[in-house]
Amino acid sequence: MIPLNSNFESKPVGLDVEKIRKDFPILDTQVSGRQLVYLDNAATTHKPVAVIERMKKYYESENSNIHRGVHFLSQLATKEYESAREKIRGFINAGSTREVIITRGATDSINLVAQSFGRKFIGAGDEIIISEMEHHANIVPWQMLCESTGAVLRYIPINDNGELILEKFDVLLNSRTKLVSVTRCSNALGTINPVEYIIEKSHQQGTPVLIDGSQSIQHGTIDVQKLDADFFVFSGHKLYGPTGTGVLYGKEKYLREMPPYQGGGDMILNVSMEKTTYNDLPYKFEAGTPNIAGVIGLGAAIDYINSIGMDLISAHEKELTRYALTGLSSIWQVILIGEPKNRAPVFSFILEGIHPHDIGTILDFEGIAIRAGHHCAQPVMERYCIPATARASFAVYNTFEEIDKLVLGIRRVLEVFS
Ligand code: C6P
Repeated sequence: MIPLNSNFESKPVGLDVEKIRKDFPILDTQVSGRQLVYLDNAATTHKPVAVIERMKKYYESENSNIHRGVHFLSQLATKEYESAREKIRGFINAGSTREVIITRGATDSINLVAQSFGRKFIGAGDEIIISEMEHHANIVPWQMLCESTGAVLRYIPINDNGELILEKFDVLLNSRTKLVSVTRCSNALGTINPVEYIIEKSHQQGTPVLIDGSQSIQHGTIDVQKLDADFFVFSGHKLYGPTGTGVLYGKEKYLREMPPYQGGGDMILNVSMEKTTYNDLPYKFEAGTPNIAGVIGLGAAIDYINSIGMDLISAHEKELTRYALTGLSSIWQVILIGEPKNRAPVFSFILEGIHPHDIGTILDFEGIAIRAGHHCAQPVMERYCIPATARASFAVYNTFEEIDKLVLGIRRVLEVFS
């Protein structure tokens, strides 16, 4: 795909975007008589036919509850569900499926760690370090834990470019720190954080680290063993998979020691009226009937990504990122919120004197979907003294032409308000 902006030198990455776009029927949607330009991928990505069809197949010919029945359908559904878990394991390179807990999403995964690990290992006077750029899902569960235990929450500050100030992290980390929980990539700034450094430093004093991979899992290969994260969380719906699915990877040495988060069916070995013994990993943390169709759909999303190749996806998105930076910088009124050296295909911006909701609404008239608001990252807004930003975020199916439309759309917003 050739970029329209002639000042931009594109590096061909060998990804057939037009072919990929055909896998996503929703991209044909017309909005206000125009072809949809979907740039709200950090909120959720669209689903390829392979995922939609896989879930349909489950409901048409495999539907049954799992881990419970001796009958044919139940065994089939169990096999497909567990095969999806194995695909997830392979995708993140976890050492064992015992370390792959299936949840409802990243939020659910972080709450699980806060309530299970937190209540067992964190007490009054202990400290938890997060950062100023976390999504609320990686703030509120820790605040709740601190309220109930008397632990203290510390924040790594960010500089004007939207990068973590690591020297401050070095100072915050001390013998009272019982957990560090940071995002690999900010949903509000696009910053990719040097989590390898944070993990190494924390481990030097035996402190475990949770990495929120919600905004990074879809953009590059992840190897949790190499990264050496103690916990790694993400949601399926940002990875071309269904909503209501998510993953908590945890090192077995921690998961074994952690008590169950919720009680109910499937997480037990035996229940009497006096006492319950819990199931093995990973089932100990999976109470109740899960989103079976969704998890099988997530397995199909992983197959789909693997069939394209994560390296190609990353290379294409890097080109889109460079192109968007050129395009957005060509409009002097665009103020980027966050100008990190290392960024994901996520751009937050404001236009002086125009509320981001107005930007979003006018772009919507042009068929362009972006997100406007605080992006569930209010401390970031507070840091920059703004109420909200407009945010454009890209995925594998986006094109240079769509970025041109965004740039033209922003010029249109400026015209309307001039
Ligand atoms: N961010 C966004 O538009 P859930 O809602 O559980 O799938 O994901 C929560 C979450 C956690 N961490 C980060 C870094 C995130 O970006 C998100 C979700 C969406 O930015 C919805 S608010």
